[in-house]
Amino acid sequence: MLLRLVLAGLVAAGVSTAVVAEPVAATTGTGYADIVPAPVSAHAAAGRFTIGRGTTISAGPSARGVAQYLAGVLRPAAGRPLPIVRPGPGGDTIALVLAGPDTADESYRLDVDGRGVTLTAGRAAGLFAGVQTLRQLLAGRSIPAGHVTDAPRFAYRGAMLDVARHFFTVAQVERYIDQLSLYKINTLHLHLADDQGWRLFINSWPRLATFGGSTAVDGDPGGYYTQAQYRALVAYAADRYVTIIPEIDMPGHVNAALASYAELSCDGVAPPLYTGTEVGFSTLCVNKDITYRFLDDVIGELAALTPGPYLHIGGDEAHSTSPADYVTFMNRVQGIVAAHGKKVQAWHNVVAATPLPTTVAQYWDTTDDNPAVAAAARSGTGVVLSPANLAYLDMKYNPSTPLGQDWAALIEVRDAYGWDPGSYLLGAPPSAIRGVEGPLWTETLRTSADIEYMAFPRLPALAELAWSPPSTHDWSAFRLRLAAQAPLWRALGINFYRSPQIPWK
Ligand code: TNX
Repeated sequence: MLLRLVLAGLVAAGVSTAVVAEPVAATTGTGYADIVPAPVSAHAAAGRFTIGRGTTISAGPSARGVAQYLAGVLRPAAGRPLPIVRPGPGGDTIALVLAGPDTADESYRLDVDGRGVTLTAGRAAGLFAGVQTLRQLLAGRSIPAGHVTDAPRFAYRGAMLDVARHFFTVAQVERYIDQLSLYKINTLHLHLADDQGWRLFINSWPRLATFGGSTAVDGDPGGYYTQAQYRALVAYAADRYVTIIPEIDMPGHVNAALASYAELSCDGVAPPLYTGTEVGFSTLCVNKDITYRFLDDVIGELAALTPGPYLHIGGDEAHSTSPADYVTFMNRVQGIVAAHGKKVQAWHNVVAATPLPTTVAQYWDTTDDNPAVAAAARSGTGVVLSPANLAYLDMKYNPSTPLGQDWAALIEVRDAYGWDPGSYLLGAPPSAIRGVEGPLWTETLRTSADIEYMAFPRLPALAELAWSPPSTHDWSAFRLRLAAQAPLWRALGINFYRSPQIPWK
């Protein structure tokens, strides 16, 4: 905790810090059969490697960032930061080796014997994924001997956090990013604006944040990120090989913007700030020029803050926008995003307009049978799957779950795990499916403990659907592997739902 505060202070002061992982307490290790998400292959061998007084981490220059992160992971077990040395002969080292083809994904290979550990990957992102596997295997100061070869099934493995309905600080989002990393999630979609709050300072339209960000659901305290804070968050994520996709929802879900600038409403009257939880009542004025000057400014600033290729423009539940206006609007905004050098991600409703060839539709419907989205997928629109009745992390587990909603479904762990993203969407070619994302809407959530209770253990279930080969899919094995994760969650202070479906350790 103290470490966290010190680091937060340094970041706030603009001092760049080494990437330090959340420390893992001793004796939490899982065996090779218990790794989540399940690797392509994992085999235990005889013996173990124990971190001792002479143990080092070896890494070349391109692997140094991951090596520093690993030194942070191992620090509590080792009792000291392991020195990072240049690659060389000899044992008693954890070697991070960048070798082989620079594959586009996070493939890695892990070999552990009595003399040391070798982690090999084509890219640093693969080494980082391998470090997460190593983290799960670590028990006290030792790692059981064995071999893992691994590669992700889908390139897009996402989580969404709604910081608009309730605001979460940079430190809270960073905490969630650390938790996502454990399960090889590589994309964080941040829902930055909605009816109840605008959470990113926009220099050209300052009242969006200072007024539009001043409240939250139930009149709870609002908040927003300064651009410096937001850049630090993006960098924190990037250090963990997590890409942030920022979302400004439009043309609906915009009450906070309309309340801040009257000229954005068709009648020129600013509505009051909104702290309820209804959806679908607000819309930007599709036929005013100022709407598009506003969006050009906002999207321009957002693009400048975003190293990743995608900006998310929402597009869901525009119940106060006519269908014709919706099409006009979504087509025009896709052009603005493209003009700022970015690609569009949007909720799947975008298929009612004309998706650009690079647009990705995020599917949130509650059926596997949506002919319009399937047709778009056949025409080249990429699809990220977040079916609300399977992947929504804000749905209650059962009728008595104290947090969350139930409009889409009650989702127990087995439900969250029990579908195949590759074949889910009827009529969509498998090549259209970019991956899976677990959205967490926060109408009912206020704290990190709340976030964690809804995300754990369903997030690791979704992460496995997104990462692991379909051949590993097996509920009876998964529930045991998930059970074996609990000591790690306890050690990290992660609040989780003790599902009765899981034989917790
Ligand atoms: C629907 S699904 C929404 C959000 C709500 C969520 C609550 C979707 C794209 N929009 O506005 O927060 O339900 O579960």
